[in-house]
Amino acid sequence: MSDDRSIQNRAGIAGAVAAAVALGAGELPSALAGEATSLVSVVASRFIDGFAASLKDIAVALFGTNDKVALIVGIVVVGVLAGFLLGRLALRSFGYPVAGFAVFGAIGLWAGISDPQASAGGTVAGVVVGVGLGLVTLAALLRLAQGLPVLPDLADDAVVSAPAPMTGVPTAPPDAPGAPASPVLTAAADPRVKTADRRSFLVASGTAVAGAGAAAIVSRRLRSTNVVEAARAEIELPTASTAVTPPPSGLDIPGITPVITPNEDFYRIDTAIVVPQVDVASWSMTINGAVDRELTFTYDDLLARDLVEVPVTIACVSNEVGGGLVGTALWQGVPLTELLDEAGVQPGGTQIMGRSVDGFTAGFPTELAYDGRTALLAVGMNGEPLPARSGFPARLIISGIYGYVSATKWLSEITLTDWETEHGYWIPRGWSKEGPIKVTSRIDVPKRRDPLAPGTIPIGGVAYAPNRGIAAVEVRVDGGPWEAATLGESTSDDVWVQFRHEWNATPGQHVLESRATTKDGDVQIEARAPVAPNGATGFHRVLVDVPSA
Ligand SMILES: Nc1nc2c(c(=O)[nH]1)N[C@H]1C(S)=C(S)[C@@H](COP(=O)(O)O)O[C@H]1N2
Ligand SMILES: [Mo]
Repeated sequence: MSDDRSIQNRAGIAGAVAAAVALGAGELPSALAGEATSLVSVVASRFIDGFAASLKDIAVALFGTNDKVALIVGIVVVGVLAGFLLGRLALRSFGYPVAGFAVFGAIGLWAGISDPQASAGGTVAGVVVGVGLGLVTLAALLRLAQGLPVLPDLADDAVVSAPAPMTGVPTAPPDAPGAPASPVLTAAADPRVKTADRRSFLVASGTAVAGAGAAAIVSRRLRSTNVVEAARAEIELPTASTAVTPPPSGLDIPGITPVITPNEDFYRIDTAIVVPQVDVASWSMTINGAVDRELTFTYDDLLARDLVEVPVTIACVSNEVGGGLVGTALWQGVPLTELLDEAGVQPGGTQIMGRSVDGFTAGFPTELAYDGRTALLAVGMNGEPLPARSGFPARLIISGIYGYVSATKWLSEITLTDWETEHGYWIPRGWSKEGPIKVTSRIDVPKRRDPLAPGTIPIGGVAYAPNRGIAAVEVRVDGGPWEAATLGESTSDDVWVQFRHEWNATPGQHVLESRATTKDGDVQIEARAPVAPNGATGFHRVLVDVPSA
């Protein structure tokens, strides 16, 4: 490898390392300030809000955990690759990386300032520290890459043969067209620096990367010293004055979904890159808009009220038939209509729009809250204060409509507005304005690869149509006749019901299917439809293989 090429490569590495340092160091100030958001996370959030969601076909999923990890990794990779290019360009002029790092800093600044959860101070400090340390690292590594000591001294100046610029970096002026080697390359080609240590460059780069990693890890640690967990441990939920009889233990089939989903197993879907850490002592929730009186409630105000406890199955519109983005919890809270009546809904308030501390919104028709269905401002989940990921300190739970139009977590505001001009977060991004949950059933057992034997095998699963209730579930094998399954004890129309069917399995491959019917006579649709724009349809099909005995 020629000296030129090797210097070019080292300059690229220097740039990549400098970008890593900028990203790592940029995480620290906001973490030290106790903020949940970081520069990378606010950029990811803006990306979700601005771009990803509008790529409807690609981003149909409403942001599960994996999408978020992929997004963060993508941002870091793009940053480091850009750093590599800027490092190479730095050999022509240090102005390139200065401009490049400034652009990335500006993106971080813009994202942080437009993020409701990030502070301006934390954002500015992160950008200044990140960009500053990144450029200093790049300058130092570039000198090492060329076999020069990190800090210029008189002897070097002689070698470089050009005055060190103000940044202390031995940049060459942009080469004139056709000009021979720049002074920088001259320096590297100089026999006195030929012996210059590739090792010292690698050691310095490694140290810088380790420092960047350490900054990122320390920041993560700082953010996870979790304000919410500490606050939750102190909270004692009052006993609910009315509670729906605890759901039955359920059908005894190994592997069937339990009626109540434990909090730690509950699915999580939201646009939040970092789970909002709401300080319950300063938190309050306001009901405003088309109401006679604007009302504000603190957490203690809510706990002091008569709370009810109701099991409700909630589901995500992005749930595929047979998927896991659905769960049931005992939700404890205040009936929404009580609060709305105190505020006095005006005729113009035809839509109830929940708003989260992170800016997310979800709206549904006001008449749904008043049609007798379960509609709660929930503070408790399965006997505990809401976990942070599930919306602490308060969220909405409306039976029978998908989460994207109802279940606002980390609630900060309920605005009564009109139906026509205001739209929740997902509506302009291509999802239906109304989102009633489609009647669905799912086969939990047997699973595709379960070892089976000919003979009687229980087929078990769950069916749901919250608010409407399930009247029947049928099962068929290999497209044969539908046969009625036995239903588990029904908890209420808000809650999914387990089903069981004994199947006399014969050797060979078989297709198992289920379909559910609601109490109002709505039969699960056979035709397959994708999750966008208002929920998947089709039958859950499980292919099993029964070996001959
Ligand atoms: N603040 C906020 N609340 C939100 C969302 C969100 O992105 N942000 N997503 C909604 C969607 S799409 C669903 S399906 C439910 C999921 O609730 P869970 O995460 O508790 O299961 O939350 C709803 N509430
Ligand atoms: Mo969702």
